[in-house]
Amino acid sequence: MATAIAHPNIALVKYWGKRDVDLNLPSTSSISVTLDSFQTQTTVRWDSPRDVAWVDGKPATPADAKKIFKHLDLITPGRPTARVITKSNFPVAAGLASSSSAFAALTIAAADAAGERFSPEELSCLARQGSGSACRSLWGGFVEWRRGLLNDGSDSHGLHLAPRDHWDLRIVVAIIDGGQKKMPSTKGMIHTMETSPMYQAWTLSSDRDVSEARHAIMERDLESLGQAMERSTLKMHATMMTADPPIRYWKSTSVWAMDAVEDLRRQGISAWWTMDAGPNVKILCEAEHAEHIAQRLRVLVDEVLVLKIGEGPQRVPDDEEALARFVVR
Ligand code: 2P0
Repeated sequence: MATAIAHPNIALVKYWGKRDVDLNLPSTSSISVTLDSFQTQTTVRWDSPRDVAWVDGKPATPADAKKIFKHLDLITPGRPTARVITKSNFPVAAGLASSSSAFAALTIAAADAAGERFSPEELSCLARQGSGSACRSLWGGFVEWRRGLLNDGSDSHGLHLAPRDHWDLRIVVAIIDGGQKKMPSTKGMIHTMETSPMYQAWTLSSDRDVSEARHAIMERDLESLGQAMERSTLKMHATMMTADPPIRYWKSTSVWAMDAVEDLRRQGISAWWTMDAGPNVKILCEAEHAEHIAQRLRVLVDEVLVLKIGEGPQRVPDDEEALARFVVR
């Protein structure tokens, strides 16, 4: 029985496409930053007469329950029936990387509950099989996920590049739409791989963005990091938009937010935008500029948050009182 907290991560250089769909092995390496404040807390207990899961206070949908218990089977083959209670404090499935914190927290809680001792890299490989981006949430600060070469995926896991106190950046999040995304990432990736004429160009050109971003992080060079991030973002979205039929996550307000960031840049503020599988825009900037950027975006977007860089996952004691509300007899 164990409880773990993990934070979502935002890709600076993107993962979009798989060289192995079943094992979630990516076609490209990627780099992320872990977020502070947003988190998923998950408890796994072997004290239920049947498998039950609650997500954000409600019974899990059959599709979510299937994914959760398949993941427990992977971590602990032959396990007892389980009770899983998970809660995120931010909009899920809106391109805010909720599956990254969800599967990182579930992996750690399940391994701890089973008394299994895995290295962080082994946990990262397990989390990856739940959701690719989750393998980067095993660390705080800056993380690289190497594509890897092996067919079994054992070399495709997160690598810690730098802790959060390496660089005092902020991520300004403009929540343009907190609702469910219109196409889940896995489905969107497979559709892109199968139909976009841009897909091969994307996979062939991504390594340059990864090495530039890695170098920029080590040197604390925001301009180079921002350029690599925007380039990676645009190339990824170009593959989605040229899929057939196209997938377009952008909304008009997303483009307005990007324009606003570029206007600020012309005024001398080093700020850089990115978008994932949803319309929300995230802006990477120095701590001293974050509030000014947030104010500018609040003119058109109701919900704008300023987040710090987060730490890695934490093991926490079970909250017995809270858990008592989620018992099955
Ligand atoms: C990323 N995204 O690198 C990219 C950028 C969205 C856009 O990883 O199929 O939920 O479970 O491995 O990790 C979202 O995809 O997909 C994602 P699966 P995941 O963060």
